[in-house]
Amino acid sequence: MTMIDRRSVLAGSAALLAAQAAPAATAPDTLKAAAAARGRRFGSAFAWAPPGRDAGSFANPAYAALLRRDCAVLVAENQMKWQAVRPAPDRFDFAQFDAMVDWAMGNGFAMRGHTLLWAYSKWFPAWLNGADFGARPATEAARILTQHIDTVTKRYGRKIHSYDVVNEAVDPDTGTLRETSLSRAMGGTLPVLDLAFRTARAAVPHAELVYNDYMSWEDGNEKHRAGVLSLLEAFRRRGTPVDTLGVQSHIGLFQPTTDAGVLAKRLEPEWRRFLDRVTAMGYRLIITEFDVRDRGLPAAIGPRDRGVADFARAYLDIMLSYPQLGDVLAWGLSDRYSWLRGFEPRPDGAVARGCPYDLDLNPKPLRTAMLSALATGTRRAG
Ligand code: 9MR
Repeated sequence: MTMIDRRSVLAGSAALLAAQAAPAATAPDTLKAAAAARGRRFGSAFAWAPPGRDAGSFANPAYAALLRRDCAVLVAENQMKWQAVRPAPDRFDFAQFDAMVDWAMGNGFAMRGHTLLWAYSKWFPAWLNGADFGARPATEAARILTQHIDTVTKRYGRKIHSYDVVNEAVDPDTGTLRETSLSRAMGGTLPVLDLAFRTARAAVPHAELVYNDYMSWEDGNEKHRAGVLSLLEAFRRRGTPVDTLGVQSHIGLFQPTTDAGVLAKRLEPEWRRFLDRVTAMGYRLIITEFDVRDRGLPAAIGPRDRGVADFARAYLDIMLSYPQLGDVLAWGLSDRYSWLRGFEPRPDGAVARGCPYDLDLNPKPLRTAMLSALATGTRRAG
């Protein structure tokens, strides 16, 4: 053996030893570390509540400990919505959201903003649904919208790096754009959405501007996915400044399912076709509201947690195979405070187990699946 050969063999075996030793020594054990290893941030929604309240709030020390352990980025579940910050046309109230931003900044978290326009009458404040836009409705509706976006975005400046500018503008049943009081006043939904994005870009040019929706990979979402693709195409045609598709990712096992992995394999090709078309248009991706609806799984906790974890792992592996995927946020860390408890109770009355931590804030197999998926995903590009 020549000197060079020997040296390279030695170097090779040293590298091998290091590689074998590395996982044990450095395998990330928090979601934020696993995400960071691939150039991403992991985070979660959180809430405002008065101190002492048993809530998914930063003021609840037990929940704050989970946020600190696993999250690098946070988003207010409800407190930046119009209903929260704009109780009347001429009145803003930022008390709760300010407190959340202050806490996030003071504790080293990044912040996303959700949402500057939830383009769905159901979630408009009553005053906006019933607004009288006067003699020049298009002008007045545009004024109310731009004033809203300017006021919110300029108040927080660089503290918020990414906004769900528009949320859920596509009707999932038809794939067409939803109508609202604003779209009726302005002569169509696209002009409203355009104005929202243009206003945000001008007000906070540093921020990532996201169109956020829940078109998901399960059967039955075909029209919703097609509608979102048409909207994204329309944005490109019109030069609307949209950077990223927010894939909410409230994924679900709705039908009785014995093997979540088999189901995931069946759903994968169509889902990849969707994501390929989105990224081919030059959009980036983020996961904005991840959790798992478990109605189709048995109540018994062992198989249920296994099914949730397997389904999530398969889904996240697909998402994380896209270098265009940026941050990954869960819609809450614990089943205890999840929206799923109230909005989508299981028919058998068992508490939904769609979050990485259980009712007692203990980690579940889902957290382990998320950890491995994040740690092994493709490195984020750009
Ligand atoms: O989780 C949120 C729940 O607490 C609110 O009552 C509801 C209405 O404001 O919104 C829920 O969050 C939704 C999010 O804002 C948009 N995507 C779907 C989420 C779950 O319904």
